[in-house]
Amino acid sequence: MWHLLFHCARKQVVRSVQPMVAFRLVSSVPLKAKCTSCGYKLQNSDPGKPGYTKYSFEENVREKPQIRNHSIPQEKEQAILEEFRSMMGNLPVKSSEPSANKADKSPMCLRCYDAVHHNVYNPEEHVTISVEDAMSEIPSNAKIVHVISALDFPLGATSKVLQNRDPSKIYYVITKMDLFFNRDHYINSEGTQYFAQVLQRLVGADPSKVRCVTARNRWGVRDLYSWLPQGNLYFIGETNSGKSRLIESLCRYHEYVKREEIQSTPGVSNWPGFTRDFMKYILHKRDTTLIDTVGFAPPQEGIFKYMLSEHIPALPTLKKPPTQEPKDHRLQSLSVKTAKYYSGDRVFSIGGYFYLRPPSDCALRIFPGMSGKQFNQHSIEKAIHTSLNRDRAVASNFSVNKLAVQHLERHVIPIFYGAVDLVFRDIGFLTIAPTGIPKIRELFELWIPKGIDVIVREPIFKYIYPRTMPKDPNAPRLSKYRKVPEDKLIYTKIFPVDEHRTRAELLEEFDSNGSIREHFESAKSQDSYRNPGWVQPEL
Ligand SMILES: Nc1nc2c(ncn2[C@@H]2O[C@H](COP(=O)(O)OP(=O)(O)OP(=O)(O)O)[C@@H](O)[C@H]2O)c(=O)[nH]1
Ligand SMILES: [Mg+2]
Repeated sequence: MWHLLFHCARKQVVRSVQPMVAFRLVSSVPLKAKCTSCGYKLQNSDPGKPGYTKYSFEENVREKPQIRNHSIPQEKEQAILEEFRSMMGNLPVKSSEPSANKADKSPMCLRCYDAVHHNVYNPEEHVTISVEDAMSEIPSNAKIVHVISALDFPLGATSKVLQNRDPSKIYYVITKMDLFFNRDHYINSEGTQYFAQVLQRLVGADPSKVRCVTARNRWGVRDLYSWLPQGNLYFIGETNSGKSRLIESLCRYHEYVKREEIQSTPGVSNWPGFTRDFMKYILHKRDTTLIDTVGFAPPQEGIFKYMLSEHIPALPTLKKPPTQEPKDHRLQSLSVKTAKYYSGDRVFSIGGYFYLRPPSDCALRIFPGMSGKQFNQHSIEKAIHTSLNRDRAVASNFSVNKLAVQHLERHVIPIFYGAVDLVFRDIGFLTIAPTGIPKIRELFELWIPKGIDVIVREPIFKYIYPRTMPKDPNAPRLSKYRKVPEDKLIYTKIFPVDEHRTRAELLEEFDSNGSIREHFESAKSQDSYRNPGWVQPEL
């Protein structure tokens, strides 16, 4: 009997709450309101223009969408609630009122609603700007939080942020550390000093102003909250770097420690160009305002120009990150799980983002840190042909459109020893570990669509995970983590080359007196190899 009554009452309460969802669409919001998700000014006059919403405005009611009214009279709802409460021993049971109020305070434009709820992407409605434009909007003496994704580190960092600004006011936050670590206590351990040392070298960052976090599960957010200064903080960074998600985590942490409710938090999405204007979040009890900004993208939109829209959501993060328990980590154990042996003289690709042609006599192991299907082809010409005439059997290999192969550019990778990571802006990275090249006879070639930035680095895991100590008790004692060496580069750019040069010509051009090859042949390990052909990339 009680059971039956409980079910009836519950059904009634649930039903009585349902119409309030529809109520969101017709509730009124103040004129000049902004979308609480992207910051764009709301309008309800033109569905074809940005900022359109079905909400009506207090002084400007243009549209009242037709909705069916399922609501039960208020007195009846009250009676049901009372009955339900008494059945539940007067435990708190929420009525539908508060959710209506909350909806009123969080109006959203149709673009955000569609992106968040229906995963719909309209490129024209997504906004990115250049770094220069982003910086010109921010006061010259402002405090800046430069948010950088771990996925394509350090390509998200740029020295342009420092131009004409006081370096002591720029704070660097590396987000998405869950892609590299699977425990929170590693986030600010010694291994993450690597990020500070690299940013100091490549963009001139103050190494004491670098922190690592994972906004997704709030690792490191507590430390970040107390580490960040007070005042107005502008969160800048590449599109999809995780600025909005980080602000959301900081707001939630503030609510928790200071017991101050933050009305709304920024919209987060895996579609690029989501945030469309400045959005302020005031933490009164901390005298701090967090300001979300429009993300920047490379000129010509970089990879986004080539993406098939259904594959865009997979870009900002990884389904299967290559995280390892640092204490158990050995590069070999990573290879056992994910290595693919690949014999040279074919071109290898993931998703069609790039085509890698290793030297003919080389076998290759790879560790993908990006999403997309792996495939190989007999030659670059065959790869172009297949992409242009993709039939149903191979169509699913590609995450990019046909423009990508029409704009392929040939590059060479400077000679390297052991494994390296190839890092692709906004896509991720690929660790390649060649085996069986006692003598260098050819260079690695990388064909990439125009406008996609790639750099090569010594494997990131080598620096951020503790090293395996030698078992021999007499071996010299080493520090737990490798330091970024002072006397050699651990990052290099790749070099564009003419399509028609033969491989032998390229090698001669790159190492005309043979000294790099000589150094390679005499090296015993990656640590003793000085990377003589490497050139520091400009960021
Ligand atoms: N794995 C992981 N993913 C994250 C993390 N933070 C953000 N993301 C994801 O990265 C994507 C982009 O996050 P946003 O916060 O919207 O990025 P944004 O920098 O504000 O992007 P724009 O508004 O386009 O400039 C979303 O899919 C997030 O879920 C994180 O700490 N870990
Ligand atoms: Mg955003």
